[in-house]
Amino acid sequence: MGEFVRLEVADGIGTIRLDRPKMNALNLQVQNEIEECAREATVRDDVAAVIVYGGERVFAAGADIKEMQTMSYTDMAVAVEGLHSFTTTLARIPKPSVAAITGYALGGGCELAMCCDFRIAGESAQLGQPEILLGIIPGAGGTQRLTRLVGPAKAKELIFSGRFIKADEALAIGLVDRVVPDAEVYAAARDWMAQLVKGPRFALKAAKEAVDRGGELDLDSGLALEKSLFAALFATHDRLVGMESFVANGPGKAHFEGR
Ligand code: DAK
Repeated sequence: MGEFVRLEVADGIGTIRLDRPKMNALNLQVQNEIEECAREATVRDDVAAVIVYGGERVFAAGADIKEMQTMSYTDMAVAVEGLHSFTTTLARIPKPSVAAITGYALGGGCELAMCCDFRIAGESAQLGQPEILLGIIPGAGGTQRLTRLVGPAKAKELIFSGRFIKADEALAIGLVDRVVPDAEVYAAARDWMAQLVKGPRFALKAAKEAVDRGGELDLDSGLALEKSLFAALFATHDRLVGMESFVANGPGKAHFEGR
């Protein structure tokens, strides 16, 4: 349990809750605490899905500019390693994840949201990569993950201009997946993840790995990865459960056991 970030677990869902007023600015301590929570969510058996949430008012307004202002090149060169490791650890949690976005998700905050499998945003949420306005570029994966989500031209337009976009535009370009009334963001994220908590864990893990890792490979290598992940699932109990349930009772009625 960190000072500013905690993992709250209930009903199979682990919520990585950011709580650093006023804006959940991601100083180095917050980044480290997110990484610790992501590791914990990865290994805990009672966590089958993950939500990243900044509370009712703001998701995260980015790296702590006041902290960054005083950093030298060598300070930053060391910090960059840490930064990429917290985003990578979060992105590689082998369980479904969603960012529940209220208010601002800017700079490192937007990058944090892009480490999740999905993004659900409140109607008044605003997202963006405004680093250019500080004389820098996104450094926590934004140039890469944004490009993969929305394509190179739209990513460049957002990164070059630094403009904020509202939830409806984010939905239209594929940066968020669902927009709901502000007050319903967290509940909607829980409902979404609750549908996956009872799924076959190893198959969900394999699906995430096939899409995420396979997407970085040429087609033949991606298909080879899929083939081996697919065959490996025949070693799980859940695939027996799923197939026996289908034959006996029809589709979608299996009670998976996560093994
Ligand atoms: N850092 C530190 N303090 C921040 C902050 C931030 N990112 N964002 C807001 N605050 C503080 C404000 O200074 C203010 O503090 P007080 O004056 O009350 O003490 C308080 O939060 C409320 O902010 P405002 O008064 O500005 O509130 P408004 O509602 O008017 O505006 C805003 C909210 C979020 C639109 C605005 O504050 C804003 O534009 N914030 C900055 C957004 C931004 O530029 N984010 C990107 C930061 S750069 C890397 C590490 C990190 C990164 C890249 C590389 N390496 C290690 C290589 C990522 C970089 C970024 O994220």
